Amino acid sequence: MSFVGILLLVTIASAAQGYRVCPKGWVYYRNRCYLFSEEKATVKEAMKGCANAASNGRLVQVHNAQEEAWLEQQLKLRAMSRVWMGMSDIMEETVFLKLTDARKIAFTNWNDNEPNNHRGIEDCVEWVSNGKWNDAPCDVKRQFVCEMP
Ligand code: GN1
Ligand code: CA
Ligand code: CA
Repeated sequence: MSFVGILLLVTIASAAQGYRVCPKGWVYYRNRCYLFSEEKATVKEAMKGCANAASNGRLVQVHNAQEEAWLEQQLKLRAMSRVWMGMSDIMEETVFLKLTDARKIAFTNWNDNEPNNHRGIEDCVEWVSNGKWNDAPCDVKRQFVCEMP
């Protein structure tokens, strides 16, 4: 093959690859992009932060065990714990829904004895250091993870 031919192939290959590339600062995994924000924010602020970071950005929702395992690995790598994700039981106590579309969550990974609605004020969901989930007050400041689309 000619030099020009090879150059053309390389160009086409990298253009095709381009569709899977995430915006700067986001990490690619299985057709989604993730942003690990080390800034601390309330859930309300974190939701805004994700929407501002990308037009279809939102607080992360964990869809299955595989995604959960990958996220746990990424959080560990970044030494991040106590991180907000995008679910809440603010509408009806003990019924946790996705913050984006109010659908019930199919996958959960609660820590032992959670969710406990401690002191009656815990309606948001965070990872804690062992990678499991805890319900916590929505207005405390935590780091957070966004995803898109
Ligand atoms: C934390 O800090 P403490 O023990 O009052 C946590 C609760 C957990 C509990 C589990 C603000 O409460 O959500 O259920 O540990 N509080 C916060 O022991 O994250
Ligand atoms: Ca609650
Ligand atoms: Ca709790």
